Amino acid sequence: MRCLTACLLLAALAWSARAELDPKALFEAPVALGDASGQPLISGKAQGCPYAADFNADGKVDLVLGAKDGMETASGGLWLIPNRGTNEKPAFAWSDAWRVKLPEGDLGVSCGCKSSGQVQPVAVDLNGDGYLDIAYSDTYRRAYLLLNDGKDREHPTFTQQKFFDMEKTNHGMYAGGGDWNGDGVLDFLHMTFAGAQFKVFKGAPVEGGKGVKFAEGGLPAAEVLKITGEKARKCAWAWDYSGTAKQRGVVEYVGVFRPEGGREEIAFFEVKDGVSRKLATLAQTAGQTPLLTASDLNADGRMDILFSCGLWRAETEHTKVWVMYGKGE
Ligand SMILES: [Ca+2]
Ligand SMILES: [Ca+2]
Ligand SMILES: [Ca+2]
Repeated sequence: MRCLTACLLLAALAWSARAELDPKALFEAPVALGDASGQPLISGKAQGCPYAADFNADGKVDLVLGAKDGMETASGGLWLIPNRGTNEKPAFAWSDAWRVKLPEGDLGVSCGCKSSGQVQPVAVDLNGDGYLDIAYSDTYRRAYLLLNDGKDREHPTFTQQKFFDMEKTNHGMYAGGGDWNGDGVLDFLHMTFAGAQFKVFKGAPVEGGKGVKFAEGGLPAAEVLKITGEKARKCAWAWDYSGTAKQRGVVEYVGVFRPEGGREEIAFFEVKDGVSRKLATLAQTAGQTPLLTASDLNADGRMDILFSCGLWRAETEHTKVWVMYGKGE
């Protein structure tokens, strides 16, 4: 009898696991990144959007941060912050941050608006030369590619190319990423008019290297995803977080969501048959306007959510950089 009860219980558990995904179980609680002594990494930059990639190729995953120069400006840039710890226990200090440079000097990004303009990056080796490049959106007018000159791992200089012109010079032309077509290769997501449309620039492996290049030819090269329903408005990142998305015939993604009349939050979504549904709120943030990417900070093969935020007030609190480590099942 006891065995029968146990069997029934196990069957019920297996059934509930199949029936309903618990997205909160897929991620650890947010922790603020800091240096080896535990001092939090504080950028002092408004609306930081962090991405994890090993920039200096020392085997330890570093940070790339897109952000605005301060709380009262529409201009920003990109910073590379090396990991002085390990992948298991990373250590980052703002004093180590290297501002991305062009041959003529510091990269300056014009975002059009101090509150809804942002710098949203993805680091990827676009030409397969073994040096990381950057693709980013100014969320206002244009997206760009920055090609690493390959001369200095720690302090690289880049040449800038246009990636694509946006449909319209308009605030809220946000970006995301991840793998939207399920081929395992990183894609670039253009999220027009605060997520009204999701347009994918598919990634393809660069021949002979570890690189990924995104579809070329401007907006006509992007695939418009036909998705309705409850969607992220910015920073939508698709990966198979649960490891079951493919079998279940869905696309899982995390992103920034704004509930009706509420403030922005970090949420988990699932797209099935072209309809997006919010499954869970993953985190509420200390500062306003959180921005995120889903990349692998601790190099364990599970995607982690990296985020920052901050507008105008209490900037030391709000311009920390947080991670929610992916923990899978
Ligand atoms: Ca590194
Ligand atoms: Ca892909
Ligand atoms: Ca990870």
